[in-house]
Amino acid sequence: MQIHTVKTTPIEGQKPGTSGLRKKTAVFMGPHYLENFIQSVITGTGGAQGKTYVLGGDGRYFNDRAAQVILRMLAAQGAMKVIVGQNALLSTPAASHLIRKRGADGGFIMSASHNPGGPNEDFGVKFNGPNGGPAPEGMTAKMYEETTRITEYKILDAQDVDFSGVGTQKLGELEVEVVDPVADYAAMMEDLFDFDKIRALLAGGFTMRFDAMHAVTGPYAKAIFEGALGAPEGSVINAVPSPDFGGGHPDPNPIWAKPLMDEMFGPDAPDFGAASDGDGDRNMIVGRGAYVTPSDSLAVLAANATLAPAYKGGLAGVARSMPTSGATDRVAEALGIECHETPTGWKFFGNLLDAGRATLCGEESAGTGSDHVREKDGVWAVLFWLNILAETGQSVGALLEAHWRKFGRNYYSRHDYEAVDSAAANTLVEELRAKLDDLPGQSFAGLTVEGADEFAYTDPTDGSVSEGQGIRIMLEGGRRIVLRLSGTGTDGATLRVYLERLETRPDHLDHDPQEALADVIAAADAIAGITRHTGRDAPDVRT
Ligand code: VG1
Ligand code: CO
Repeated sequence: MQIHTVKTTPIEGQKPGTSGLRKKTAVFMGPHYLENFIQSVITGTGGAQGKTYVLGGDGRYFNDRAAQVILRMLAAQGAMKVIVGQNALLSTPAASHLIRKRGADGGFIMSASHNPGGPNEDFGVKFNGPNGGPAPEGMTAKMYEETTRITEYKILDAQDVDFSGVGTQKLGELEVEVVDPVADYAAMMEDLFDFDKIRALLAGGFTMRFDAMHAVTGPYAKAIFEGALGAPEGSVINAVPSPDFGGGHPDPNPIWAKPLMDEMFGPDAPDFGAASDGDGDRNMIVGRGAYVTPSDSLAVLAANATLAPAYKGGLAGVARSMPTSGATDRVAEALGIECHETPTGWKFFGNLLDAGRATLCGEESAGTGSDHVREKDGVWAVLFWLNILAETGQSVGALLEAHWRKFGRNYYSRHDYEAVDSAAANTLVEELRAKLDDLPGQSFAGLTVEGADEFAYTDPTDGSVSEGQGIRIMLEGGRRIVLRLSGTGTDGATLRVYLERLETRPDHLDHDPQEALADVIAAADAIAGITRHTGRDAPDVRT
């Protein structure tokens, strides 16, 4: 088999965002696009010679073709071994686990996560390091630099590798091991949680619905919930991964998982509902008639963590992304443990997890995880909730209400304005940035600003600094507005506006969040001129 050295030139815009490189599928399929990026990742991480990698993806359109290209490139650069999920499938948390378990040097995850898939939608590639976590900023900066000066890439001339059955084969000198994508992951879950207790809960008539949204968690959820835990068949729905996610948007929130929400708020609602995203790292939790915001979910898990075997010794600390509500902070305070506030994106949790300074981490965007892997983990979060429900015998709604009574409630909502003109979105942010120092003391929509800044993070373990991570405006009465531009979108700009208000009065805990946040929402528009800049009078998505 022959190694080709192919001449190429840099392609603009190959800068990894919040979570890897995401582009329209057609862009990724364009001449040299994938190859340029993969070569830059390899070069930027010191070459592939003698290394072991994990490879898999969420099954979206082009997943299987991209996997063949990545394998041939790794083979051409002297990699020793690649562990591939059967049919080139691996959920993001399962890939993270495999990297750690096998002591691999890194992994390639082919996914654009919650973005839709298909020939006209999105594709993506993420690179994870030897700790199993997303490449940190220093590493992605090196990859990006390589994309701007690439002149050639190396690829093996070879037939396709067969991914359909497990076993080991050779691609030139490279050893390719195809593995069951579910087995190791499922075994780890059984170590972390009390499967007997959950099995008994489900055998006792507790009903659940898990919506895999035609994405990668289908096989995992089937094996774990219906297989190992004995939930009746049909408890897991939309369980077969499809290249375009059944034409849907595999993002587990009340908008895109509306059929599940309708069922959970309908007359025949099961006791428990959950959904995950394209690559299986997000989770939505919803009880019968009770939606749990991701920020609250993290707080409830932290407060009840010792009920699950894996965390019975207590938590070393917790971490949340800056836009995530402060609900978890108050739990951490009550527990007397460290609480960290990081920029958006899982890569910022890696060092805290590695250093043992955080056990649980979470983001308002439906990401929750722990030190069991170095990614957020959808199925894990669902099992954690089930374990807690099995131990307490309470419903989701009752558990949530008890939590609010004890800690107060952070009314919370995120408003997304999608596919906004990029120039208009940048102007909005620039204008806001320019007046941050003048805001304190001024009133908007009847609320006085107490503080305003642009979030910067200094990693407490290695001292690295990340600036420009979102604008924060603190208002009277525990209210907060955060604004930032998405780093995962592929159409223009997505403006995310995060709205929060802390309520501690026991008789004011059951309001509709949009109503409870009405003054904060009005203040956000008055301060940032959202309608004026974007021309929109309502967000596309409210979570
Ligand atoms: C979004 C979320 C962020 C999450 C990221 C990746 O990023 O806000 O919390 O970590 O997606 O999630 P952004 O830059 O668009 O706001 V996933 O499940 O798409 O890998
Ligand atoms: Co995801």
